[in-house]
Amino acid sequence: MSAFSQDILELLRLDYGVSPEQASTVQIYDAVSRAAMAQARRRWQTPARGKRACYFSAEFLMGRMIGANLYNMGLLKECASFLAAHGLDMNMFEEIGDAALGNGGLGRLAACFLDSAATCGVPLDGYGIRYRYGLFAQTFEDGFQKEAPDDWQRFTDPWAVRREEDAVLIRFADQTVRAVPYDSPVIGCGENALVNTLRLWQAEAQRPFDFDLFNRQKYSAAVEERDRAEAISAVLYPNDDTREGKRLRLKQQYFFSAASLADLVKRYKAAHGPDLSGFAEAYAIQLNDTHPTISIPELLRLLMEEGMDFDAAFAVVCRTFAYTNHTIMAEALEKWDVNLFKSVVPQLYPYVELLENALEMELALRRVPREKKQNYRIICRGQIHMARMAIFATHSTNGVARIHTEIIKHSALPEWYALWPERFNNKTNGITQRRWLALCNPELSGLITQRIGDGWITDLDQLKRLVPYADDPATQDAFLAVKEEKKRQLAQVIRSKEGFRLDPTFLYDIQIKRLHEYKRQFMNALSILDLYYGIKEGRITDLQPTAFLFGAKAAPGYYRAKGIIKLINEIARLVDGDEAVRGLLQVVFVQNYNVSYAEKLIPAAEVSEQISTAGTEASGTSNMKFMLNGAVTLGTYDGANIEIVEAAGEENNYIFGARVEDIEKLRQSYDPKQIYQAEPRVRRVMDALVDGTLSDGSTGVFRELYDSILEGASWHRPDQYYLLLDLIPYCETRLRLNRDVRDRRAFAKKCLLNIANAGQFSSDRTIRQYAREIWSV
Ligand code: CRA
Repeated sequence: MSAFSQDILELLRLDYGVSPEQASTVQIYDAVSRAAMAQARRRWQTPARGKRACYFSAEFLMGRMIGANLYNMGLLKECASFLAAHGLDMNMFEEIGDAALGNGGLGRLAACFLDSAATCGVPLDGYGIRYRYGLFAQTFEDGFQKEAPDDWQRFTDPWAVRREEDAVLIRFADQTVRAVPYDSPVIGCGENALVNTLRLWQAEAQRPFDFDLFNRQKYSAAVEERDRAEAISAVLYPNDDTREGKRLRLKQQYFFSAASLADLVKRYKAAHGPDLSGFAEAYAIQLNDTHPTISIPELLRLLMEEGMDFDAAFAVVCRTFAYTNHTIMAEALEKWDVNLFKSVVPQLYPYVELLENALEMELALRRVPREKKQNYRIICRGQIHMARMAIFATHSTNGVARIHTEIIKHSALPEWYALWPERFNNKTNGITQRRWLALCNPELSGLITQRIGDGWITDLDQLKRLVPYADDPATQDAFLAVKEEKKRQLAQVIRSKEGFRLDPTFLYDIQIKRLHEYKRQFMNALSILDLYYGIKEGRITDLQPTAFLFGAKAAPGYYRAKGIIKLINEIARLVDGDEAVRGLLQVVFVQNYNVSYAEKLIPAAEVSEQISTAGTEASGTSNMKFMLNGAVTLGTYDGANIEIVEAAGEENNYIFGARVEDIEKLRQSYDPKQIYQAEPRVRRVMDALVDGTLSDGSTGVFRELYDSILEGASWHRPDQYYLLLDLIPYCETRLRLNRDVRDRRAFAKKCLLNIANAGQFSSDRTIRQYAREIWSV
């Protein structure tokens, strides 16, 4: 028996007093993970020399860690045979919840980057918050979203080690708390692999319990300090692409930024002595969106309190930090009220003023006219603009897809680009092929490896060698067989999780991502209604039976997003209850969509829905995961879709709708009512919201959705995301796709060409670009 298997047995016996046959799933999970940890720890030491990069992020959406870690360590097969020997199998870990310490794309990107850096030999450590509760768990009651806390630690946390000795104190105006780090090894895959570190900080009280107060029978006062401290890392704010101007949110941001910087300064001094002037040569820090931007005044403070003058300290700050922008949505650009900021971290405000003064001098030097200065001010009308601070005090600002970076430069922040063009650069997002192909789709992985070898696992460009196989009928058939198998498996999962019988012979058309108006799940819903009426009216006669699948969480306070969930659930009910479309249409909205669910859905998809309004989705990353698993993209010219179809061929994908330039031209004159009046199909599906066809349980939310399109609201114009503009082209493109799939082999060829051209969307490529072009590591 191997050392690994022996360790598992021993841990089960000593810690739980059970044999594998007697153990619970959580006990097996804990023992297997810790046995693997014991091996990882041998290779897990931070080298004393060499520059390191640090990824500061409020979110790390790691998902389930056991599979990826065992895979990268080469222990997956051994684990499977150990379990088999005891009558168990790897599927048992499906019960273990995800580590969902992130909302969506931004947090998952951070997780993919960690995997890629460790695999590519890039020394990159993650720094963030160890939230007590991750992203809420979602269920549906009568089609409405209900939220429950996500107590992810109930499955134990065997992949983390508490490092008491590295705890630091973090000072706020009204409290001082301890930040205690929990470290996880980030285990790379293959020959160049490193074991890097993910360090997540937990907030705790200095004095968790006041004995005096307790003795005076003041029981809740006795633990008040503890509760107030722990509140800081208690929950992940459940928003993405929106900002939350809350005091606690600012506390979270300062908490992990200050703790991480204190940590780095301590390490730097231990290695290089007290003079911090070489800090930027030892550490490169990437700010994942503006959430950790408060690090800028904090590092300035630390350096100046050590005696450095402003100019020297500012130079170190600029060379250390780089900033990634993930959205141009106005509601997501963070600003902090000056008074709120001062009431939380008063010690930092003077340093924000120093930054503002330095900016003022720079603008004067560059002769920026007075009336234009408003666009630059960090402190402006009683607010602190974090994105402006992040551009001004770093050496690099990057967007996350080509179009997104161009929009930043030329329409979102043109005045900044005019002054500092050399700072702006693009780093198109990527995904790790270890999790998003090797692990989640062993069947397709096997087929690919059988054709071109397994080099793609650490060098995704090798997929190019599949191009000749796209025309090979045997490969096409093998691909179709794999797809069928993944659909069958998904149908089984959905049967058990949702109690819904999905037909595995249907075409699977999937939209999974956070629920947001700009992502236009609502337009997808309207298009399904159009299909439904088209069939019933006899306009559509030869549809390839299609199942429309959705997965999405809505931010709990986002009223319309929750209305859209209810709407799609009502359409599902309508379709399901109608004999006339039985055998042709199915609609299902899965509950609690998360990373693990994505790993089941994506391999089974034939159509990838990427239908955001042009110019709104910075990049998207699920588009890349679908492509890699051989789905065609049905999408708009937006985000990374553009680069995807450029790589895989427009003829192998389905692009429709207005482009950024079209929308810019149209903006002033756009009138959705005109489309509504002129186009009976549009009228038909819109009216279904308010004519009694669909019921919103008397909440009025369907009327609100209807009005958001046709009337607008005090804060926006009617149909601000141009649903009606794109609806008919969308429906028609969908029908064209639907006709194309009837030629199974021709369709398989398109899918294979998508896979073959997915190489550039590996996060290995992205991370190498960051390492070379931004961090110099
Ligand atoms: N919501 C963008 O909207 C992008 C990811 C990662 C997002 C996505 O298009 O793929 O970031 N933006 O770059 C964001 O979170 C705060 O902004 C996202 O995940």
